[in-house]
Amino acid sequence: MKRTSFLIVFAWVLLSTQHASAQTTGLKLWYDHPAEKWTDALPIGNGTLGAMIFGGIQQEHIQFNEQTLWSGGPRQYARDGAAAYLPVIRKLLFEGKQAEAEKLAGIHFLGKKSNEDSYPAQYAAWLKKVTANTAYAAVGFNDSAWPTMKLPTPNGWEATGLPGLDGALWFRITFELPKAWVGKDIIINLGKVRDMDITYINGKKTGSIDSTNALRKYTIKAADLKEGKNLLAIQIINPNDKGGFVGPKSDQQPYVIYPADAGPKSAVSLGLNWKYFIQDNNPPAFPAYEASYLPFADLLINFKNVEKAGNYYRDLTISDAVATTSYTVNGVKYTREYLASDPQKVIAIHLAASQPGHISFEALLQTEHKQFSVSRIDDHTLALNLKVNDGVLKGSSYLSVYATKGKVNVTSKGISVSNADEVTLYLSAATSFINYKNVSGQPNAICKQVTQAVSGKTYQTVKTAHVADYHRYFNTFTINLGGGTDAALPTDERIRRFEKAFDPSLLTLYTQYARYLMISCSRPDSKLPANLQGIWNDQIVPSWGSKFTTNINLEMNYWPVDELNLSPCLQPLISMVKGLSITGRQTAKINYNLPGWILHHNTDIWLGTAPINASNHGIWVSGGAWLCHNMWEHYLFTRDEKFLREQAYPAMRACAEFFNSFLIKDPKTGYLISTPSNSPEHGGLVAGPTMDHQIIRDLFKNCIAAAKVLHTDAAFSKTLQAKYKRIAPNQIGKYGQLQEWMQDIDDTTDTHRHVSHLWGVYPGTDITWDNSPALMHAAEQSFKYRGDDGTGWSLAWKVNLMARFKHADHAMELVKKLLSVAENGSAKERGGVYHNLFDAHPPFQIDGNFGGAAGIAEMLLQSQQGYIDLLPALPAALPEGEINGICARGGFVLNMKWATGRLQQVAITSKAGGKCQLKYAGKQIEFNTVPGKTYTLNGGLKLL
Ligand code: FUC
Repeated sequence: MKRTSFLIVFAWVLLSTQHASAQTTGLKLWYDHPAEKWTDALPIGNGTLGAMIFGGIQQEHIQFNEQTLWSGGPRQYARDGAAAYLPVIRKLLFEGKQAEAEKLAGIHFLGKKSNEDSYPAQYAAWLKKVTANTAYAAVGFNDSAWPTMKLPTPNGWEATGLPGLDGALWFRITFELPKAWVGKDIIINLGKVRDMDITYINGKKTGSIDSTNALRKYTIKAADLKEGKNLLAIQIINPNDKGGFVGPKSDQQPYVIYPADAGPKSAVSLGLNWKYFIQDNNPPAFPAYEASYLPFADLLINFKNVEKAGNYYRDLTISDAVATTSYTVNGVKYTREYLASDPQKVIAIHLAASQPGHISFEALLQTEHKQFSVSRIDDHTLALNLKVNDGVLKGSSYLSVYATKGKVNVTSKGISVSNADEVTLYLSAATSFINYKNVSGQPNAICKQVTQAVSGKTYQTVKTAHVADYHRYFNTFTINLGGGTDAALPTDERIRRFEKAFDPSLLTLYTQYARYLMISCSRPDSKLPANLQGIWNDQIVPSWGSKFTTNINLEMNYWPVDELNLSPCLQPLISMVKGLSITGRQTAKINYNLPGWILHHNTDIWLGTAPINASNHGIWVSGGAWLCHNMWEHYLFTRDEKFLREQAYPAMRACAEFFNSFLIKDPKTGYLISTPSNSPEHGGLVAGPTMDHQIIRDLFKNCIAAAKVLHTDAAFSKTLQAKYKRIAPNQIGKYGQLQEWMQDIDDTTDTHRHVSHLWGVYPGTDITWDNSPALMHAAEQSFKYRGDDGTGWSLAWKVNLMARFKHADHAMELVKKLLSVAENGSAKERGGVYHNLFDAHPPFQIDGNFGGAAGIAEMLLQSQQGYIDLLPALPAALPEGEINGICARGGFVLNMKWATGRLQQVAITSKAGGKCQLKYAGKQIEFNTVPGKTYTLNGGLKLL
């Protein structure tokens, strides 16, 4: 190396390391009180195990997950015979008969639900059995031992401490009939009930409705009532999902009675505390299109003698991936540390006290899964074994304890420790999942092996190895956006203040937190990519199954990885795409009778690819093609030809093969279009949504480029080239908007959260300022109509779009919305962040965290147009800053500094060699690069 360039590199390294240490000090989430809610708790993870730390004083609660614990099992997801209906559905759509097309597709084209064939008979038999027993409706039955439930339960009885409860339940309450009402017919209003009620008055059946929407308003005949006490008994049948008395959504007045002739004004309340009894919580497994990601268990640590604690503090240091809790009791300082180690495959919890002999507790493992057992393995190990209810997977978790001094006792109930100086707990978990076809794993053996491997190590050794391992990922990138006085405040307070007083240091934290979350939930050895909640989920019935939604969410999760220098974290997605290209081949055949592979709008651990849920949004064909975009982008950033040849291109080519045959000629315009499909979750089943065409064009273009790099498939490239030109183009409509569909039917008052037709602006490159400014203006117009509000991921997408439009300050306004207080959110869908900086859809969805970080990066650097655009959308609110390790397409890594809103210096390291084109403030330069070499330029783009 020449002396001058050596000095430059040396200076660069020095600069970035100094910078790293200065900057990491603020990389903390911290609080002065324990978590009350799950979204206050702090997440840790090693790519497989995830845990949420509550940091309670008397009781530590660690809710944990293992990323492969899901419901369901391997099976065929596509519906045999579906392809026969494809031409009929297409014809109906061409004739403008959307409703008929959706109806037909709903019956014949959607995928198959689990056990849908056997379910009706199983359910009928179960229902017959539970409804035959009416003893609980009898007046003479003694319900004094039954617990009570407070009504209504708008979020289901699950939310009242009965997680995952489905089946048959009884409710009873007595009420006084006023003397004046004797002899009158009485109306009883029970609001809405999930799903079926069978209502009895004084032991006699009064009414029954099977519907989640119908209002239960029954007339009780005067003859069935008596003066004084009367008994109301209701059997509720809830085969699946939320259960119970949902209550009033509007102005209904449920749980009241009134005389039919007097009307609701004279209503008398029945009371809200009702007795209940779980008659049968084992209904047959409810048919599901896809499986759900499930929580694993909870570790509870009950500490002794800690009533009056002071100096409470808890934090998560994201620069080291270590969480702590500390407090003082009677002059003794207690400290807990928590980490999720990938080298050791355990969650480690270290308990220390400032004086010897002060650590005493009981540790328990609890789970919401119905089938479980807890057992003692040996003198320091407790085990939890479970099996999921609606599915095939089994799981095991071991908790082992190592105490310095003191006494340890392990029974089949839990672990107790008394008067120890210091204690380390190791928690492991595993399931029987090996891959989407193989569930023969031995979770017990895995936990045993993991526990043995860690047993000889000190906590310090485990911690040192963990931190070093984590740094391999985390330390590739630093960012400092200035500001920072608020860093001295607790994080929940900072979030609250941010709305009123802008603090760029919170953006620094937010960006790095996204990287922390990515490293914690998606590592090269993870078996699955980050799902809707990464790997953190405490709900047995999570929103949207906490799975992989592919009409935006899964792809968005991976938007920041390459740019923010976390390329290895993409590996689980790469593996998933490989699997999907196999399972999706079956769906391409069964649903379309075509070659190649397809993925619709969702997938799960079993790699389902068939359309699901409903025909108005489930039949969306571009999930696989969008994932191929992520694959190609990875190549552009890394220039890893081996990856392109062996992993990306085979999947991209097979996906293009599908679309090459799938596109058909639109009889009206003559263009090739995608049909049947959908503009995600908007406008129903249609022929030719704009987004599909943008994605398919992108796929064809990238396949052609990849084939060129790999010197292969010339003939196929030619075919794609010819087709590319015939695909329906982007169109500008009557309001100057980019049309979402083939027809000019956009509604300018529609604020739907999906902005699908803007895909071509971001993440795609179908529409750019350089190549298609008129379309860019039309896209801006469409954005304007959709408006600035949105759910978490919707806001994150809009930040990226605004950055590509180059409206820097507007992009920043959207970032602010993304960081608003989620707890303020009204019932209307609106994003924000919870106290732990988790993104709120609401509820928690991690895509907003990842998409948001990508958006901040997009404001600082863009490279999608063949050159590196420095500070392309720098908002006035971020005049000073420094970013080291940000990546650009072409295989470049940049260190960049700006002040007073102007670029000061940039150092570019080339990984792959080749031409580097740079653009800043109207200037453009170009130079050749050598792999491994760094080139430093000043703010005027002069090579130094
Ligand atoms: C898509 C979105 C929803 C949500 C869900 C997980 O269906 O439209 O808003 O993010 O995925």
